[in-house]
Amino acid sequence: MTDPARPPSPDELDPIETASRDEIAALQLARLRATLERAHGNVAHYKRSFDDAGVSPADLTTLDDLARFPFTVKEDLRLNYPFELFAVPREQIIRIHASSGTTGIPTVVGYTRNDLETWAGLVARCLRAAGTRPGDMVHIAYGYGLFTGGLGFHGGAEALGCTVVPASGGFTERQVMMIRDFEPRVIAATPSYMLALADEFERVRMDPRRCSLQIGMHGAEPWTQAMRQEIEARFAMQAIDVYGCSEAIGPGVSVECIESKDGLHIWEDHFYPEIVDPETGAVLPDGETGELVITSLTKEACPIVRYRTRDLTRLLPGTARSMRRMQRVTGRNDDMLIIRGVNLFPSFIEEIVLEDRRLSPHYYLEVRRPGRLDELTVVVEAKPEAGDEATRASVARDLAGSIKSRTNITCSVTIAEPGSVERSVGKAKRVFDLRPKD
Ligand code: DLL
Repeated sequence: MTDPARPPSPDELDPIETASRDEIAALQLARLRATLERAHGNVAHYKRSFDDAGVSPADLTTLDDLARFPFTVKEDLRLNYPFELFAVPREQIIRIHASSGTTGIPTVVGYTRNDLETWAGLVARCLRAAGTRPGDMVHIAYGYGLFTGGLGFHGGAEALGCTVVPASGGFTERQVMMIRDFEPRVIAATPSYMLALADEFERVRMDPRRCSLQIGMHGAEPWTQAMRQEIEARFAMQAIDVYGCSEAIGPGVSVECIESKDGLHIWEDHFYPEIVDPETGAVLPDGETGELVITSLTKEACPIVRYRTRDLTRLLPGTARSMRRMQRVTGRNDDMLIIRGVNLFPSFIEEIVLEDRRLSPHYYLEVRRPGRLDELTVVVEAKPEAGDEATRASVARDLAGSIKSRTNITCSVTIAEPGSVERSVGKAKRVFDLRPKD
């Protein structure tokens, strides 16, 4: 079997992966111009928003000029539901995906044949960057359907020449049986579902460390370095972070390389990243943390200009590839809780939970406001071996103490029975905000 840590050799890479920064910038400028023209010329929304802002595609003479163009936000996709953002006649769209969101109106995206080919090529690049090779078997446990995870990885793994097992999400018992019998080398799943699979392995008295998996492609939800260590320890495999959003294309916007595993290389020949101040919208220099804004460079059906992802990260220089990296996304603007004036991301609690070997990684947060003050409860399962009442009470006290000392937030901790926190089959729901809506 291939060593999972063996980086791809230069002749296995797409030439642009090793291009100079100047070459990348020149390509970006040409593609950016074409994207702005395509959006302005074919999509009423962009024509209106550019005209209102007093800018036209001809105003883009350098990459920095992009900052003069208006942002696109999720609400714009909803207002143009279902197909108003398409830049080609509907008949040229050969695939639709959508994400549900919280307000009920899904955000819809479409793909031309070329778009699907581009997407597959990018996901193939991600798989290869993670150490996957043609001929490997890839078990895909992201949901199939309108969600981009399943079919996105499917196209990429096929394009790379892998044997695809389109397992989709759920039926966890059967997935474990298939992994045992088919012996895939690679798995693609949300990090939280990977843990549900680990639990199922153990329930049927199989050691996940002895299964065939060597590489995991994990994303679609925030996860921490502590969660990576947990997955890698339980499966004896490399857990790789892969990022994307349906508005940009789906999975395949950026990925960690097996060589470094320290930040996700953005495929800058297809996406132009900016980091902006979430409050003012001003573009921030590389290295500063803010909200990731993405402009597509090659999409035909749904070109997207300055899309505000709500994801918080920062841009870092390239390492194993010349393309810049983004730091692991620790949370979305929308997920940030403000508890009695203190900002808190669920991922911060995850780090603290996973430091205690007596606790499992299955947790969620509940926020209530019974009187005038917010109350945070952390519900987390103890490991079965954490045993009796007295131990659990001390685990709860310790966790509340660590959270207080690290975040200055007083919270209560509920230690749940092993198996009682609902396992996700896709994106885990970490926050239940039960405060009255003002
Ligand atoms: O989640 C696409 C995807 C599928 C990415 C499979 C990776 C793997 P959406 O459903 O549109 O698309 O959700 C996009 O998920 O804005 C982030 O908030 C979050 N997200 C995606 N990948 C990561 C990641 C897919 N690696 C939203 N780390 C994004 C943290 C992530 N958050």
